[in-house]
Order: sequence, then C-alpha cells, then structure tokens
Amino acid sequence: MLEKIYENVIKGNIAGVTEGIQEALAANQDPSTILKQGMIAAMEEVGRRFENEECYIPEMLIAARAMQSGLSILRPRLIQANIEPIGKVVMGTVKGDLHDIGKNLVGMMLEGVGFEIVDVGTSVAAAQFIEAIETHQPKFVGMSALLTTTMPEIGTTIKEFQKAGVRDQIIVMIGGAPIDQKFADEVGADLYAPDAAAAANKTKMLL
Ligand code: B1M
Repeated sequence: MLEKIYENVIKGNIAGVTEGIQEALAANQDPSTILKQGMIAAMEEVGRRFENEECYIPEMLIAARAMQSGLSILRPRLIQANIEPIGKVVMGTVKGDLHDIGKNLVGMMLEGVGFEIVDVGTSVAAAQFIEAIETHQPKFVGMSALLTTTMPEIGTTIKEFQKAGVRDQIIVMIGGAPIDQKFADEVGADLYAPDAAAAANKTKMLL
C-alpha cells in the first residue's frame, strides 16, 4: 500500500494517491508512516530527479498537487495522532510582485518534507511579514521575487525585520528567477535556494 502511494505521488496520480491512502487507513496503517514512507519519500525522490534533470517543473508541480491532495485526506488523522510538523515557515512573494507559481511550489515541497506552511500570499509588504512572524513564530521566513524591479524589496524587508527586532529569531530564505547567492549575501539573507527541491533540502538540513 505504501508503495502504491509512493508511486502515485511520483506520477502525480491524485486518484491513485487518494485510493492508496484510504486503503492504508482502512488497514490501520499509522498515518505518520503513510506520510513519511509513502508521501514524503516520494517527494524527496521527485526532488532528487528534478536536481538530476530526470524530471522538470511540470512533473514536479503534478507530483506536488497529488501530494497536497493526499495531505488533505491525511491531515485530520495526523492532527489526531499528534504528529508535530518539523518546523513552521512563513512564505510570501515580496511587495509589488504577483508571481506565485514558484512560491507555491516551494511551499508544497517544504510541506512535503514535513514543514507547516503559513502562506501570506503575493505582494507582501514588510509589515505583513512582520505581523505573520509575530503571530506564527516561524523558524523560517521564505521570500520569493520574480522581477528585477521587486528583488530589492527583499533587502528592504530584511532591514525592516532588524528594525522590528525580529531578525534574530528567524532564518531568512530567498529565491526566485533573478535571485542568486551573491544577491542573497548582499542583502543578508541566511539561505538561498535556486529551486523548490533545493529549498526543501536546505531547510531540512539546516534544522
Ligand atoms: Co511575469 N515576468 N510578469 N507573469 N512571468 C517573468 C518573471 C519575466 C521573466 C517574463 C519575461 O519577460 N521573460 C518578466 C520579468 C523580467 C524581469 O524582471 N527582468 C516578467 C514580467 C516583466 C511581468 C510583468 C511586469 C508583465 C507586465 O505586466 N508588463 C507582470 C508583473 C506583475 C507583477 O508581479 N506585478 C507579470 C505578470 C505575470 C503573470 C501574472 C501573467 C504571470 C504570473 C502568474 C502567477 O504567478 N500566478 C507571469 C508569469 C507566469 C511569468 C513567467 C512566464 C513564468 C514564471 C513562473 O511561474 N515560472 C516568467 C518568465 C519565466 O520565468 N520564464 C515571467 C515557473 C516557476 C515554477 O518558476 O517562479 O522561477 P519560478 O520559481 C522557481 C525558482 O525561481 C525557485 O523555485 C521555483 C521552483 O523551482 N523559487 C524559490 C521561487 N521562489 C523561491 C523562494 C525560495 C526558494 C526558491 O525561498 C523562499
């Protein structure tokens, strides 16, 4: 049954994932085992394939959707079983930027490796990020920017974190097509990830 879930998450087959999870739950399989061995393992494999260019963004998106769909069935059982997420991530696209496909994909991959995601949406001003940090007390804050005109907003937001006194309590991860490691160093981000699979790997390793 776990094999069925694993294979169907990789293939992005939502019906197969749903059926596999329902069968596993009916057979009294532990929800945490279903999550870790069936679903998270599958997303890690998708991430590995993406990094090795054995699959591409559409396959990763399709798998991530199947994972999300499976998580919606499993989530109430996980909460019942008191399975704690490995950490919380506040995630948003910076002010002025409406691109959210990459951010959503990063969020799904992070959720896939066990993080709880607080998605604050697109065109998120520094004040909104700060409010989310104060409310949700995350370990990580993820900022995405797709436009050369909005990428400086990342630096502005980090400065606002310092002014608000929240900078030291979070790990700032950034990404998006125009972003690179050099830019991340310049603006004082803690972590740069070039893609969703790297984002999931780096955050998990840092924990
Ligand atoms: Co826009 N757009 N767009 N656009 N758009 C780009 C980015 C652009 C490169 C197209 C081009 O000209 N070739 C260009 C930017 C040029 C530049 O700045 N130098 C551009 C432009 C100019 C614009 C507008 C200004 C167009 C206009 O109105 N004149 C406008 C701006 C609107 C705004 O934001 N204020 C605009 C609007 C739009 C749409 C609304 C039509 C749509 C967005 C829909 C949506 O997101 N819901 C759109 C789209 C779809 C694109 C392209 C075609 C695709 C972006 C995408 O989703 N890629 C894009 C061209 C391109 O990239 N080829 C383009 C797939 C996605 C999975 O990749 O987002 O890079 P990406 O995410 C990756 C990594 O970057 C990384 O992981 C992801 C997955 O591996 N990553 C992170 C991303 N965030 C991360 C965060 C992390 C870690 C990793 O940690 C927190």
